[in-house]
Amino acid sequence: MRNKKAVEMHFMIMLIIAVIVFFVLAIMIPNLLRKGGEDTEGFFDFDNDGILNNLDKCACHYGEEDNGGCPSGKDGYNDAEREKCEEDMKKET
Ligand SMILES: [Ca+2]
Repeated sequence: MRNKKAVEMHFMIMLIIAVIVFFVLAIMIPNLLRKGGEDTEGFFDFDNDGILNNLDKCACHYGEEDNGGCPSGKDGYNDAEREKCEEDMKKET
């Protein structure tokens, strides 16, 4: 009898962990997918510099990881450059 209780207890603990993991994933996955904008473009590397678009300060220009994904001498986009880059990415996808 004691063994059966231990099995039931183990099952309940596993069930609770499974439910918690399910809810954490259900909350996290949509947030991760939204990071790059309204769609999933943040998970791609448009300029193939090894830095995903949502982490790349210069998502349309090949750059160094040390420089946030921007070519040397540049530390990000101004509003016009960012807009042009977003348009370029939309054209490609
Ligand atoms: Ca880049």
